[in-house]
Amino acid sequence: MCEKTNTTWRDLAQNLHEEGTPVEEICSKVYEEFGSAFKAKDSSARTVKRFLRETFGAASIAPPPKTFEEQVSERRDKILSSEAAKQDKKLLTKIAVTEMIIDSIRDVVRERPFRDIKPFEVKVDRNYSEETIVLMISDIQAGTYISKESSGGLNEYNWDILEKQFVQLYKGLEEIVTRHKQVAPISSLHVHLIGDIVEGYDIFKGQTRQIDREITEQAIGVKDLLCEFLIKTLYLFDKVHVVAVPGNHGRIGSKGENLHYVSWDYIVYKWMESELKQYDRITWQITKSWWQMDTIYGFNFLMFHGDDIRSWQGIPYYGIDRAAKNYTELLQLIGLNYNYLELGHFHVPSELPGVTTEKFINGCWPGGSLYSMKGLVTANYPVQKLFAVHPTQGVTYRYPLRLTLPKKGKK
Ligand SMILES: [Mn+2]
Repeated sequence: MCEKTNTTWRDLAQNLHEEGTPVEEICSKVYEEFGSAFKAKDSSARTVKRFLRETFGAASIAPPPKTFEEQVSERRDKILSSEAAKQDKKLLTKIAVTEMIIDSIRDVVRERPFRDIKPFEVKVDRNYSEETIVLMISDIQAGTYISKESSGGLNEYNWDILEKQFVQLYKGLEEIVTRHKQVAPISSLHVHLIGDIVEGYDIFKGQTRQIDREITEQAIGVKDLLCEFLIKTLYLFDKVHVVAVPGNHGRIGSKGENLHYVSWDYIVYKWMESELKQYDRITWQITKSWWQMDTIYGFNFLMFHGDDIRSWQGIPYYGIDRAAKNYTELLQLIGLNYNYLELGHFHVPSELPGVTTEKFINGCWPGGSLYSMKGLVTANYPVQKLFAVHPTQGVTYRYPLRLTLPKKGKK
């Protein structure tokens, strides 16, 4: 308390000011002691301030100058709050766009009309044990456009060619399976969808000039082609099991922005599952994980797309080997072991040996891209891998199913 005697609130205010008390403190002390002299607290503060201003000048009620640190911290808060507002706005836009996409998908999802398909009968004249067929489908990159002119005639790719490739893939599958059915019963197909089903549009610079369909049309179109392909496989197999993982081309948002399943590949898979609901001979194994395991006769097939394995030019043998070993260790966490590893992404159809695991790398659909041909001077024949699993031997025969038939040599 003040040592001087203050008979009026004015004396108190004046004395406190002369002692250097901050103006807000003066106001509250005055109200504490002479509250009854005022109508209310806020009006008392106004009256006190007016008195101080009239007696000591305007500067007397100015707040104390801010320290450098205070100014910095104030500025920082301002930047942070305006940044937060910007982020909020971005997030709102994203949510709105996502909801628009979901709405438009909901409008077009219809169950495919059911066709009662009976498998073709093939007479088996030997009594070998049954086998199961695995077909790897990946790196379709639906929507890729390569003109004959821009590649100097080395390659040509567009949606028409993609449709023809689906026809050829079925023909190849039918030819190989019917052939093998003559010596051993084959009743199940496992389709392993290993990502990059759509081409996308913003995975690399200038990609919008190398596609012939928007991303939405890529997804809708390839979903239709895959659904029809799967229905047709019911002519060859009693049961079809589909296992799916996403790739990197269908990712939504820039790299690392969203989780791996925020992808057009995942949308296509879930969409196919809904459309083919009536086909109970087709079963689905779709998860939000980037990897999946399929078990056939007790043999475990691990699959993931492969875009996390660094590569430069062709197949990164050491990278794949290291990844395979790391997965062996990682899967120990949940007590899993695998016998075979399946990858997409690298476009070079190959089979790599290992001590306990064999690795299968799938081919791609568009063949050589402008980047691979001009930059890396390489191209690959468009193939997808098929292999058979034997109940005790594991994987036995394997075929590259060509999507485009090879040209015969000229004389
Ligand atoms: Mn890829």
